[in-house]
Amino acid sequence: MVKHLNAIPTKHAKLVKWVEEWAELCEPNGIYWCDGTNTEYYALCEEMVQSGLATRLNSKLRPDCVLFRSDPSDVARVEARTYIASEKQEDAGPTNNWIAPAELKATMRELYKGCMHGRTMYVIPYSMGPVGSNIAKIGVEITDSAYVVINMHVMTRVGNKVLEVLGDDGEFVPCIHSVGKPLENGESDNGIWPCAPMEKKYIAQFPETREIWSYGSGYGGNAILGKKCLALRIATVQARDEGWMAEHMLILKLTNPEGKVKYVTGAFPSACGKTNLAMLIPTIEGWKVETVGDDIAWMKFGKDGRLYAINPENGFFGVAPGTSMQSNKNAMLSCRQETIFTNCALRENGDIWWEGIDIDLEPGEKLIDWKGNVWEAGQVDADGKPVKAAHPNARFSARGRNCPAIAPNWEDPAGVPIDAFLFGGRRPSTLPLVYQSLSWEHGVMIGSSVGSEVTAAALDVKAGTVRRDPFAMLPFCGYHMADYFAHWLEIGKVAGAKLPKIFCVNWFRKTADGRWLWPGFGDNSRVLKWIFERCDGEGKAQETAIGYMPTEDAIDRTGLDSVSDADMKELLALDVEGWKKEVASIREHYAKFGDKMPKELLAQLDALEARLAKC
Ligand code: OXD
Ligand code: MN
Repeated sequence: MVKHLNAIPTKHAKLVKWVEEWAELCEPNGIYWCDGTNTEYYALCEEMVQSGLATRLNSKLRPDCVLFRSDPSDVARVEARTYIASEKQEDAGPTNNWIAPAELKATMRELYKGCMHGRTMYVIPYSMGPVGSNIAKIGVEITDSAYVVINMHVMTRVGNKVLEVLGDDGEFVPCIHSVGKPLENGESDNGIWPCAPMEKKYIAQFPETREIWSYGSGYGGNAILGKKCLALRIATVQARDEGWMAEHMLILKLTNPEGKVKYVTGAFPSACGKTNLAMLIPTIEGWKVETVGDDIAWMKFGKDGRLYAINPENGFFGVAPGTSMQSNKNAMLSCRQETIFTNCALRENGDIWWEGIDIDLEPGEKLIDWKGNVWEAGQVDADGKPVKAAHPNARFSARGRNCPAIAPNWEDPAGVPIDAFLFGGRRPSTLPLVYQSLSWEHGVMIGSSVGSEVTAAALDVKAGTVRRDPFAMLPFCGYHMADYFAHWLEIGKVAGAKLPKIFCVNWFRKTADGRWLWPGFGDNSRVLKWIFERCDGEGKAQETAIGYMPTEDAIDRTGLDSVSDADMKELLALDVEGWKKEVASIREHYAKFGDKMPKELLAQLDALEARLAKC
């Protein structure tokens, strides 16, 4: 029997039994129940600083901040090792990896056997969403990584207050995590956490039994299981069965100069500026954007028929490189204190640094790069390629409460009523700056065909290819993607529903010779203003083949000299030939979903094609 290192804080017999069974299998030194207090957080930080796993940053420049370095092979989510292990393969669909649950569990059980030797097993009771909210859900994560515990403190709500809501027999999503057997990589004696080799990493979701098993990675979405695994993959299945929505969406609060408020959510594939949009500082007089969430939205119908959203998270797990006081001041201020940095570079003065932070280094200053090596500006590798000081996927885990733009009501357990859904990706051509769907079904078609253009350097595909990422959910949907499209259509049929309006936005248009047509960032508030107006049935628009488009004078350009009339015309032009190619490309995308593809969406595509034929 593995000993408990502190008092068991719950009478939930099923939970205690589950924890003890996993302890028997994993054989840790002891079981520690996390209470979610600051004392616990700082004690774990201090322990990791003492053991060399973490570096404490300069307490004047970055109070209460720590820096971690991962194994160089453990730097991102591993989609190729992520599984939706439903009973039937067809329920996972063509966009998910699948292994039969019994087979996967047998394989993983072998890996978990004795995997926590020499370590503590932490038990983390956590709530996704404000504790006690009727939209929130409870999970319990078992992990052998103290780094995961402190990240869960930042990203979720942890501890005894969650156990109180859970009571003696409440429902929770069991989540099991281990970084992997100590002997596989050697326990960390070099300042990085251990992990398993790629072929032994598994990030498994079992949708029918609502379980999460993760093995072999200590990184982000692979290990901080409340985020992508619970709040998206498992939650999408719960949402389907219970009639609500779990989406990869930011939530922002938009206030006009008269003080009128609208709430907007938006789905964009990774690396399309979601965090920047959620924390935007408007460039138009009198408008205010406040942040409710930057990554995930859970939405349920209220009694008034509107969709109410909560941000299930408690913090931001943001990509560091490219973040600066110019690109996202609010994110920079959010990570000034109480922040966990991962795979960033370390300055001589004890501060962090990354590419695109827009902070000049001292002449000749040497940094410690994300691999723990000495680094100097201009350094190149043996092939003459620049060596990056921070990993391109280096992260900051910052607390929501430290964001200067956080909406005062961001933790309202009732959620906020949503007025508009935005969809977007990186599309240098064809898609205009913004347009509005003609109907809910048309909007679902827009969401289901979200795409981003990839460069040859980014992926092993031809430059200019559009990678379709429906609803920005490609790696996050816990069941067949076409059934998820059908769920969106079902939401549109709920009796008495007062649905948000749907918009497609594209901040990434370029001219034929490669110049950006739209400045983006704070100037995106100009597009938000038009969306706000449209939600009130105002805002100048014309009905076109693709939807309602702003007239050329509809977007407020006061004080915006960089966008000429000709640029605006190009940003809002209807490129009929480009759209005909777009229709063909969406048709190919839909074909991948076979018979399950909802007929309504095929009909929407046919109707779009017919409208374009008349142009
Ligand atoms: C994320 C992602 O890290 O979407 O949020 O990849
Ligand atoms: Mn995300």
